[in-house]
Amino acid sequence: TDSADSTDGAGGGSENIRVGFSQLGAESGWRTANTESVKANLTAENGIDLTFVDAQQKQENQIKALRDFIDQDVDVIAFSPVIETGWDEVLQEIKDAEIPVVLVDRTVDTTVEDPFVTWIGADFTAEGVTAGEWVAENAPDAKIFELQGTMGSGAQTNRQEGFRSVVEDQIVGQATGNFTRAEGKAATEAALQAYPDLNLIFAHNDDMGLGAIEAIEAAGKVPGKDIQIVTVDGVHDGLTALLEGKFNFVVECNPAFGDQLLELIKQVAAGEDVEKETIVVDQAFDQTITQEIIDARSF
Ligand code: GYE
Repeated sequence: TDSADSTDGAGGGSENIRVGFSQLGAESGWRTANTESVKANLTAENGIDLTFVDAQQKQENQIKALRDFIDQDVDVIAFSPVIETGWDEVLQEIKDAEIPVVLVDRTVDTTVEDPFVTWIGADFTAEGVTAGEWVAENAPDAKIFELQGTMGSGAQTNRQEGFRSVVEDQIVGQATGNFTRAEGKAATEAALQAYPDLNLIFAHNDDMGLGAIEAIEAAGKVPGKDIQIVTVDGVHDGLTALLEGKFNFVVECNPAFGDQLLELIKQVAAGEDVEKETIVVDQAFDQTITQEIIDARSF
C-alpha cells in the first residue's frame, strides 16, 4: 500500500473518529478533486483520524484495504467502489465486524443485506439524460461514438443507460476509455478508423474527452466542429476546453462534497439516524461559459 497514509497513530487516548477511506484510484481530474476535498475535510482538527488508501483502479487492492481496516477495527469505513459487483464477501466480513459503512460516489450491487448505512454521490442516470437531451436538441442527426467509463462501474452503466434512454438510435459505436485521458485517446484513435462518419462523441468523463481532442487533432479534424464532444464532470480542464470551443456541452458532476461526507461520518459514528441517500447537486454548461465562472470554481 504505497499510497496509504495515516494522520494519527493508532494509539489510544484520542477521542477522534477513526476512519478508513478506500479511494478507488487517481484516474481523473474528478478523482483528484474528490480526494482533495475528502482530505481537506476529514482532518484531525475536525475530529477525524483518517487512514486513506488509493487502490489504483484495482478491485483486489480495495478489498485488501478494506480487510486492513477490519483488522485495525476502525470506527467507520468509507469507500468508493471501482466497479459495482464482487464485494459480497468483504462486505459480509465488515458487517460481521460491526463496522458501519459509508458508501461514497459509486454504487454497489451485492447480495449482502443492508451493506451500508448511507450513500453520498451524484445521480449518474440523470447526468446521462441531460447529455442525451442536449444532443437530441442540438445535434439530432449526429453519428455518435460513446466513450464509456470503467466497464461495470456505476458511473458507466448509469450514464450510458440515461443517455441511451434519449438517443439510442444515433449511436454508431462504443468503447471504454476507463475514465483516463490516455485510454480515451487510444479508444478515439481506433474509433476514427472504425467509424469514419462519426461526428459526435459522448464521453463519460472530461478526461476521456480531453484524450479524444488529442486524437481528433492528430487526425487533422477540428474538435467541437467536425466532431462535437459532450462530456460529464466539469473539472477545470474540461470547462477550459468548453470555453475554447473544443467541447460543446459539459454536464457537471460535483466532486467537492467532503464537507457533507464529514457530517455524515460524524452522525454515523454517533449512532444517529441518517438519510439513506445524499444526492450531490449538479448543473450543466454550454459554450456560453466564461473564464469568470471557471475561475470561481474550486475544482
Ligand atoms: O465522473 C470520473 C471518475 O465516479 C463520478 O469517476 C465518478 C467518476 C467521474 O473517474 O471522472
